[in-house]
Amino acid sequence: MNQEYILAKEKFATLGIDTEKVIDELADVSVSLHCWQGDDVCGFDSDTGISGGIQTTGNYPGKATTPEQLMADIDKVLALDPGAHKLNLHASYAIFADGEYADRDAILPKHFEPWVRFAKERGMGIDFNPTFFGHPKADGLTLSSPDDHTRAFWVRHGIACLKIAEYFANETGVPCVMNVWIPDGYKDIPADRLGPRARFMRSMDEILATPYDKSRVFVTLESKVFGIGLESYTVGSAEFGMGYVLSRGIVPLMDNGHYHPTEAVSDKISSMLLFSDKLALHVTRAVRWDSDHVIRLDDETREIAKEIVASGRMKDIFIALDYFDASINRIAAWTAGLRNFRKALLIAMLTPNARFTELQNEGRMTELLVLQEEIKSYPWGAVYDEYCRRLGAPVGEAWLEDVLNYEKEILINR
Ligand code: RNT
Ligand code: ZN
Repeated sequence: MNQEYILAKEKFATLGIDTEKVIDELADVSVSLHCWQGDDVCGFDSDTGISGGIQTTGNYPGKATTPEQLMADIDKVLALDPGAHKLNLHASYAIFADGEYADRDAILPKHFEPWVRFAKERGMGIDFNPTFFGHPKADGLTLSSPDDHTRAFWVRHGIACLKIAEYFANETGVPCVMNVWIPDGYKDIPADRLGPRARFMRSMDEILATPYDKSRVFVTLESKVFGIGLESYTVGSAEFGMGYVLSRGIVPLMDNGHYHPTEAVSDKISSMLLFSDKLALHVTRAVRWDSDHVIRLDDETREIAKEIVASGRMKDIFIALDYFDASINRIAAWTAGLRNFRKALLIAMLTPNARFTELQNEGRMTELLVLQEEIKSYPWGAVYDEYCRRLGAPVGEAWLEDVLNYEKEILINR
């Protein structure tokens, strides 16, 4: 066995932590990988491009433009982050046969059949997202639109997606998380804040009135504070989201880029867990606004992971990633963020959380602070390397070379 790992194992044992057990448990933590990092959130169903106050900046070469390319890129990323995954798709990634097309309100399970095959071959479940942006009818408001036709169109889209979500769950045997996020809002101060929210509520009720298997499909609602061009008002605010999910028995989704900059999702997790059986997260890195930067191993990322692990409710938390950077190699961006979040989970699992809780309850805050800081320099890196080694993934920065070779051989030629 690797010498560094043996020493690390002994060191963590002094804290009562069994690194062998942690390695096994970490491999089972399923992280939902967002397909949209690979193609700048473009999708395959139109040339409209991204909209809705989100933006991918950068023009790095090698973007995936076909399902085959995107699937190949996803495979690359999966190989570089050992452990369990789900695949997170948007409705805009429907795959049409030659000459075929279905608008968003008419998409069917068959348009996602290649994705199901892809996921099944890799033993993954699939999560899903209706796409309420990047479409001519998403120019203004969608589910909160005052225009009945537009609103009805998007309600039909939501219902079509529920059926596809159910299909994913049935085919893969893994429950599907279907996340609703709408970009609806206004750049400037609206005259009426209540009307759009009331219409959003009605639209969601209409979608959820469709019968679906609630043990296999978990509908989540993602709130947001603002977007580009939607600075003054977002219909699906945090309060709307919380009120809606708790009153309707669906699941809250918190994206840590969707709050005011000094608010921390790490502090919100425990409250939500007390009021909701399940909780969903979009882990990202906010830089001043919802900028969807690559996840770093920063304090908030670590604190989010710690809250997930220390809560003892990991099985109730759906972890998904959400960032899109086109200014650097997209596969490196994807992989770095994914590995960083898994490292954050590992660090949290190597923390004596129960012992720290005791210190807190006994009021021994001096010891708590000192130990929390000292443990930061414990050799978790050696455990992570061993984890990669055992699961057959590159150790340390060796994965970068792999990605750069792939860039030279594949991406540059696209
Ligand atoms: C947008 C939301 C949403 C999207 C994805 C593409 O602000 O975070 O989750 O990023 O659905
Ligand atoms: Zn998100």
